Amino acid sequence: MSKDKSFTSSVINWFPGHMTKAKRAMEEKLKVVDMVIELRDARVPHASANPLLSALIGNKPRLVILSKADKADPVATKQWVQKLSSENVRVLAFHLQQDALMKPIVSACKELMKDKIERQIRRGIKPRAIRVMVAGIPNVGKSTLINRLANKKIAQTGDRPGVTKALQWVKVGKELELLDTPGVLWPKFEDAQVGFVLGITGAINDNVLPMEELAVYALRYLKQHYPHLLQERYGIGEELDDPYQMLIVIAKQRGFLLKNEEMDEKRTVETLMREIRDEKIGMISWESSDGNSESV
Ligand SMILES: Nc1nc2c(ncn2[C@@H]2O[C@H](COP(=O)(O)OP(=O)(O)OP(=O)(O)O)[C@@H](O)[C@H]2O)c(=O)[nH]1
Ligand SMILES: [Mg+2]
Repeated sequence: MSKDKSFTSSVINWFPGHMTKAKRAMEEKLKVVDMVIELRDARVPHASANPLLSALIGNKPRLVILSKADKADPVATKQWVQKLSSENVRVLAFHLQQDALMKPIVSACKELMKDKIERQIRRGIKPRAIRVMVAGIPNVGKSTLINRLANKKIAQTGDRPGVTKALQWVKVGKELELLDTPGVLWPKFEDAQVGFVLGITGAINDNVLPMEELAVYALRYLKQHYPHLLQERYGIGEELDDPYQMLIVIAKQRGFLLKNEEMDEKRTVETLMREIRDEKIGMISWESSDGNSESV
């Protein structure tokens, strides 16, 4: 197994052609939207903030929604919300399938649009529905959010990146019109860590990911930040620091051994990654708001 973090843009193509197309279409549509809801993944609020999107949005009003809060470490999410709020970012965190979304989102959108709405009223224009582009990285929950707000399954969703292929307007009551958009990434990650955590949390197609390297990264990070979870799920003790040895412990525990008693590495890695993503190990955040997560 290779242990180096060779997560470079030269070997992994996570920016397929349709993203370039989507970016162009979004650029065009931004001219007719009033504001943007930017979805980020609560487990990786920094890595999932798309710099391309920030450049596109410019100074349009923006509401940031941290999705999948049910999968993230609640303490870390609280700290992220505090940090972003202190930087004047309007931010809300949700479990998109279960939390009450309508009231807090409509009221945040109205507040962000307050000046424009008041100007319209002063000029005798009856305010129309607020037009909102819903944007973010792949698989972050954009279409799920829209379906919840519209209260019907109008946008296709799925637990893999790249489900939404085209832009689609969806009316939500009288107050909002939402534009669903395909998930977009950016052509070059500023550092390998961003690629790892986006891969772990499911924003990049598994087919182009070095899964063993992701598993090694994940085990190192978990050992450093959530050792008790590794202990509880797999019986990985304090004395164990080498990720490869940790994989062997998991393989033995699950009986993932080949005829020669060596571990079935592929199966072990797949199982570990699935259990991380299905939060079988626990609620995990892969970045902390004080920047300490970059040390693995
Ligand atoms: N646990 C959990 N799952 C969520 C949440 N939001 C969305 N999901 C799941 O995440 C997966 C992706 O959701 P989508 O709404 O298709 O994501 P998207 O951003 O539209 O993805 P693309 O169209 O591929 O860019 C689906 O399996 C959803 O059920 C959430 O808050 N918590
Ligand atoms: Mg979608």
